[in-house]
Amino acid sequence: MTRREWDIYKDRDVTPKEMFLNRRQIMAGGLGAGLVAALPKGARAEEALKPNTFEEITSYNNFYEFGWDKSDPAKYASALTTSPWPVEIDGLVDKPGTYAFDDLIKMVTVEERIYRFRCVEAWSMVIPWSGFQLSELLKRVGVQPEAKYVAFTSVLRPEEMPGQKGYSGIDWPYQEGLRMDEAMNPLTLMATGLYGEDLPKQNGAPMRLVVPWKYGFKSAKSIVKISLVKDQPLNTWQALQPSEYGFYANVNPQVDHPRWSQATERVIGAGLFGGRKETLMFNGYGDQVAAMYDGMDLRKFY
Ligand SMILES: Nc1nc2c(c(=O)[nH]1)N[C@H]1C(S)=C(S)[C@@H](COP(=O)(O)O)O[C@H]1N2
Ligand SMILES: [Mo]
Repeated sequence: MTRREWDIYKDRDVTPKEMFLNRRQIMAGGLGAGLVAALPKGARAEEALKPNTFEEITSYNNFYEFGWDKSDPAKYASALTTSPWPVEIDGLVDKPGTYAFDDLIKMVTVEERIYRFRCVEAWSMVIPWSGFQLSELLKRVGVQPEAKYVAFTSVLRPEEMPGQKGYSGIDWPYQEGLRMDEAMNPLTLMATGLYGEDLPKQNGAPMRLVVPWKYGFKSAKSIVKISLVKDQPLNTWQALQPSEYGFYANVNPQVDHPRWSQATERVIGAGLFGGRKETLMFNGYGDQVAAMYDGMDLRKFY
């Protein structure tokens, strides 16, 4: 397999932790400068390379269907039934239908990717996902030329998701959307696992979107429906608070949230004195995605 620009590492038999330690040993051994320069793009700082632990990634979550606390998803998500998992694909598509997740996964190529993950709340992690390129699935089902956007719907199951019972302010199910070029971008992943295991339920089993240059809320979890549509879909956070959350939600240190700065981020796992890290434009993926927004005023299209 070739090494793509966005790969932080691609050595299947080496755990992220070992890889990190190896690099540190190499640097300590004095071979430093040259090797560091040879690291793939985005891998400048050794610390930034280090994936968060499985424990961190699965215990500090946003999944409001299970409650508002970061610890709620880990507590309550086990109640979610994920098998069978029918996924409806509809709209402007050649092969609409209901695909069982187990069949759908056979239509695509699953691979591992380590991505930075930046929440709009100004915290971040590094996550070793597995999953498939959304573009591959969309090509298999045949996108029609009139389709300009892709809309995603998360599962609606109040009997298994306590946050969907009673008043929450959110009009369930959770919804998200991407422009067609964003959906087709090779970085856009449908994640089905992390750390080489099936995706834990609190992270959006059995499959969730991952759009690494956008704020985390674009990465809808536990997806049951993918619709190819003509008009820009409304997403849950935009519907809830349009002055604070837009459709694009590109990570941008120059455009602050009305209530806080987006210039820096708190790295989960860095500890109380770990300090904050500067937020990168497009979360560090500008080389792969910036061209899609050429000529757009990113203050207006936030
Ligand atoms: N269905 C659904 N998807 C969701 C959310 C949610 O509440 N419901 N939260 C979003 C937000 S705000 C973030 S930051 C990420 C968190 O993903 P993680 O818990 O796997 O880190 O999921 C996103 N996807
Ligand atoms: Mo988020």
